[in-house]
Amino acid sequence: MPPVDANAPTLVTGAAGQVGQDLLRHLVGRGIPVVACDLRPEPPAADLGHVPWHAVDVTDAEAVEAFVAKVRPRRIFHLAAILSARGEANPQRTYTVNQTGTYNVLEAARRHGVEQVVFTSTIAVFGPGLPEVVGDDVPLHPTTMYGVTKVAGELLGAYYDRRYGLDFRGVRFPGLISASLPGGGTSDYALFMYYDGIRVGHYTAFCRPDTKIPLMYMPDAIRGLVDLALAPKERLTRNVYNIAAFSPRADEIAASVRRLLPDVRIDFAPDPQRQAILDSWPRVLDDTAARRDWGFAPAFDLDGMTRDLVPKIRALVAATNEPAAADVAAP
Ligand code: VAH
Repeated sequence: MPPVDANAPTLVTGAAGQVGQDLLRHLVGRGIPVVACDLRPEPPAADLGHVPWHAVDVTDAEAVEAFVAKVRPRRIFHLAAILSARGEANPQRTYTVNQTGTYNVLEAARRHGVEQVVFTSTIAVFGPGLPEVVGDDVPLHPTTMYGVTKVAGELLGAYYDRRYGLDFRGVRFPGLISASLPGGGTSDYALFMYYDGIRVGHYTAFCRPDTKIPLMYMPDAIRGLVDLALAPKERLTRNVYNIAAFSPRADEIAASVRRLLPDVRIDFAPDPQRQAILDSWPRVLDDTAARRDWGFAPAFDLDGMTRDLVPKIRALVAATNEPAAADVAAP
């Protein structure tokens, strides 16, 4: 199979998800030709309508292979996945989407001359018994099917890199916050303090006030993902990198929301299953390697994010009629 053209498009799987929509806007803004696919037949946001959009099920190996053969992308951002809390409601489906889906994408990439696959991993690859600050090479003992499949995806991608010369790179994202609704993540309590705070004036978080995990504002996450994809290969010392921004306690996020929106009421009613997942994740990530190798540097701290995010959430709430957090959080 000859290598694909240098001007070949970038393909984004799972493009309708939490990361996909912002990634597409970012790539289009940088003038990078992009093709999107998702289970959903149509883009969820009207401004994505001009991006070529295809309905593809990543669990269907033949469909993935035929699609990659047709598009001939140079690079694939493989985002399609079921998140941690929703994943626990159906571990079998989560295995198929996250694990078989990643295998199908890697195989199609290998067979059709794709140069690079960029993978979105997560702090959910870690499990209980962690040190206070968690580096890249701390042992991976995830407790969720989502985490298990992300560990396996990291390893599988590194195998394809070594075995077949497929340039495989990935970041371990912290919990991500943006003005778009996620789909059943365990880190979603942070976003819903803003979303339900603005939408209905109050939010009851499913975690303890002292819950502390690494979080990141979406613009930093997108910039990090794309900067890693574009970094010279010779500067990289590993396939997958921790990246970090800030690690507030849940009650510190609530305080940041209330500094801008003093009337919002936030209280806490921990859900044992989701609290156990949160307690198994890192409190603080060490991302020294990402900073050293390819210059990762987040721009937003917690209050900076709050100031930027609140007007955007107001616009989102005005434009949609999404159900409140209790209805969308899973399982
Ligand atoms: C989840 N948002 O909650 C994801 C994330 C930090 C975890 O990967 O499942």
